[in-house]
Amino acid sequence: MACKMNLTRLQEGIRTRLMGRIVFFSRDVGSTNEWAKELASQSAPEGTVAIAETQTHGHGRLDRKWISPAGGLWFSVVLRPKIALAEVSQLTFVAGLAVAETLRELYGLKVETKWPNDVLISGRKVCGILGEASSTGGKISFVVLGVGLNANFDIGRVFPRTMRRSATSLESELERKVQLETLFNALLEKLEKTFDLYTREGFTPILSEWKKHALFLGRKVNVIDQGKKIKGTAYDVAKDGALVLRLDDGSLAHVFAGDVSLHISRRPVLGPDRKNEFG
Ligand code: BT5
Repeated sequence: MACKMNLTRLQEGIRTRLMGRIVFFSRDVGSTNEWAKELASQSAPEGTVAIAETQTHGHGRLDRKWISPAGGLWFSVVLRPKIALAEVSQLTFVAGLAVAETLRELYGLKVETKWPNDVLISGRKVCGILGEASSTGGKISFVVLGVGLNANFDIGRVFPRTMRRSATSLESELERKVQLETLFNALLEKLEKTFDLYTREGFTPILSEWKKHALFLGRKVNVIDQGKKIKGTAYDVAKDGALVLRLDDGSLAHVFAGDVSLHISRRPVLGPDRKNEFG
């Protein structure tokens, strides 16, 4: 199966009402998030998608480099939600949930969500999500939600040695290639479903579904927040999306996404209160 996308198959497979109502495709672009922001600022309607086969300047939070070779799924969708600026990070959970459910349903993979913006398989990052908002006078004009999903390439061959233990791809997990167009269309459908649920019922049902995949809860973690290291146990994700840590002295601390990295110990620490959820 080639890395190149079949545009006819991509377009004909779209069955959504909103997500992907207009799709801009490029073989090679700097960053689909930058492209989608440009489109959104030129009045592209909600649901517009920018997708590329490769990105030369794919980026994560705080401009961290996002490796985007051919064979991956790199796309960004324009949203115009009626939410407050402080709620924008909730959309990362909407997308994370959609990715996790799609990968489980399509390929039977055991997928984890990791706070705040990752989807993992076997403890390794297979997908990163980047939400970026533009606002005027405190009101959101648009949000661009970028999804980077490592699909049809072998991590061992494409990624630098230092990242081979922290990243994975569908090909590395399944030992075969997947059909990118089918994956993209299934993702759009799931994203539409989760976004509809979010619009109708708010963040609570999204978070509760997202937490069902959140295997890091109950584990020892190190949080690096602006260079400062905080040690604790991942206790919960609060209603506003903040990570709740139980510190060694027993107190609880709330950590908000931003420039925060979360490092998880693979050994579970099960307190009596956590037995049912993680045991
Ligand atoms: C993210 O950032 O995880 C969000 C990544 C979003 C990428 C998509 S692709 C489509 C759209 N267009 C863009 O330009 N961006 C979005 P963050 O949490 O900051 O994680 C970044 C870190 O992940 C890097 O510093 C690396 O350590 C690691 N990394 C880079 N490329 C990776 C990859 N392909 N797979 C797994 N990990 C990666």
